[in-house]
Amino acid sequence: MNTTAQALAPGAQTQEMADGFQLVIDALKLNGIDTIYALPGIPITDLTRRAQADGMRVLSFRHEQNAGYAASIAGFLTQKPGICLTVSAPGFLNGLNALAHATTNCFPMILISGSSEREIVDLQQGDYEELDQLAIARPLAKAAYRVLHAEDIGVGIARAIRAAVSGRPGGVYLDMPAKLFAQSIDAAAGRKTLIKVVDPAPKQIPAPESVKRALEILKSAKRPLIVLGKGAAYAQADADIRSLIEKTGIPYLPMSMAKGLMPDVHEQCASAARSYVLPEADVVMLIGARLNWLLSHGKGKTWGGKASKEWGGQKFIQIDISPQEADSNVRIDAPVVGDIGSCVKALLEAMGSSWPKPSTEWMGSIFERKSKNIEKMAETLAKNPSPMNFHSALNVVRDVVKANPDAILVNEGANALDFTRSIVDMYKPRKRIDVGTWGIMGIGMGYSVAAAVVTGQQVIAIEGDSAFGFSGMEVETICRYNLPVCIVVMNNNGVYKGTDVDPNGRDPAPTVFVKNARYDRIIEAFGGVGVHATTPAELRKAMDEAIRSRKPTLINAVIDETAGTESGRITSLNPSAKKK
Ligand SMILES: Cc1ncc(C[n+]2csc(CCOP(=O)(O)OP(=O)(O)O)c2C)c(N)n1
Ligand SMILES: [Mg+2]
Repeated sequence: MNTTAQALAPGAQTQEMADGFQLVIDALKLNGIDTIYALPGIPITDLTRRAQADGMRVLSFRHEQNAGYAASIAGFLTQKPGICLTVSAPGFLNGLNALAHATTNCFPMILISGSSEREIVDLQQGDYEELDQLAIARPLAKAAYRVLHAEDIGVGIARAIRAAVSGRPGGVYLDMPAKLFAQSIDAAAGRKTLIKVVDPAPKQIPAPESVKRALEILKSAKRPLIVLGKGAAYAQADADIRSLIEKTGIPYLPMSMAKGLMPDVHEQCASAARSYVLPEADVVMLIGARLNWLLSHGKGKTWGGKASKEWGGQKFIQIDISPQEADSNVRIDAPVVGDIGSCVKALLEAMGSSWPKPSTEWMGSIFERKSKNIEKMAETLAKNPSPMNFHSALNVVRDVVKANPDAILVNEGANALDFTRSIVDMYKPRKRIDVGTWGIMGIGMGYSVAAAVVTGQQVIAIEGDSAFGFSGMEVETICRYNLPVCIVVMNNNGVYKGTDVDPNGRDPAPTVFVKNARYDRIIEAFGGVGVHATTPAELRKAMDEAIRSRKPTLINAVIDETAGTESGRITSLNPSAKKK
């Protein structure tokens, strides 16, 4: 423990003291947390400095939102809470978006914000950066705490860690008033207040009868289907999930961030026949996937229902850590509540060795649709139009990812997101990280920094030009830490496409940006490699070189500005587009 010596009366013994800064650092380190995603300023500047001096990795960002997204995805990738550290009021609010994102996506994260003087804030006397941060964070966080005394730092950090990673993970807010950091207590006494959290995410074993019920329903299925969600990817139960899928022989659909949990090229993967299997399946087993909007709430036409809210007649088995998840949208016939790893293990054990494979009729009809769609896609990908479109550019990305299956793919945009998801196959678990449950723009560069730092792997960020703009300044951060990140900006001159015009001819249309912008020049300002690519061949050469050199690289991929669709794949959710 780094301590300060206090001057006492001559002849008296010096007492070792520890201040609030030190206790926070020691409490984090004691719990194996070695990285902080931060933006310095009053009152946490010294916390960033001293954490770095004490050997922690302190990644300093240009905007707190990006530090927050970095922390959130570090949590997803490592199962340890990602720490975002901000200043009070405005810094806190900038970080809050990511905290809410972490809670919504079930990523473990702790937002630690400095705050102003309590008695002044509470009397609203106009303190520097006055804001009742705890009250504001509470509805957006899984839990929110404030620490007022140095003696309570150990408990505060321990509670934050437990809340972030246990059960269904989420975002936790920890409020630390400026005065806390300056408080000094006896170092030995301080050490005793720190808590090394024992078993922060205890296993939750499913009830045997719930497992039995699930297997009976699964066995009765004529056309079974498994849906893998990002909860299944988070669980790091990859081998058991693979065994379950291969032992049952059931076709599966991965949700976006579960792609690669099983290779997308696996014969049981039904992604290319999604619109066939969802309405046709009679029993669906959800593994760490929620029946939210991304799965059309488990009902309506997507699922074979006659009307938009009508149930399609499927039976659902749902494996989820939260007992409240079942029945959120449609009836769940067999909820299996527990952590994904324990549930899958229990299912495997209870299945025995001879599990009947699904009928060749069901598998054959899926295979037939799949093959047709894959063939159609191959034809489209093989075309080489000028200007380049999403397909011809993503055909390159598809090859590059195939050749580098350990690379982490970051992805955001509308068309740039939807086309990448469907065209670029993933081969390994937790290699695709994207906009998540809310479909937010702005995760790109924060995710890229965290993914490079926590995995040491090459990062490939496929970004819509609009999406990139939300966090683009962090290319400086990527260059400063010299991270192996290759950013590809799919530049179609705007949001969805670049062709809209102001009917009055006065301003650019709201969806349109500066035409032919050179995003590649942004990274050059910071010493990175910028490439302007107008053909698939140029894009391929630039990506190969970025991966070979591991240098920070930004490729401005010029995409036909007419190529996209409004809102990408979710046009149906866009009120005005419906009217059109
Ligand atoms: C924080 C946030 N703001 C706004 C949106 C609305 N939105 C959805 S996609 C998108 C950008 C799409 O354009 P681009 O990234 O260039 O992708 P493209 O479709 O052109 O490939 C926007 C602004 C959002 N999802 N999140
Ligand atoms: Mg665009």
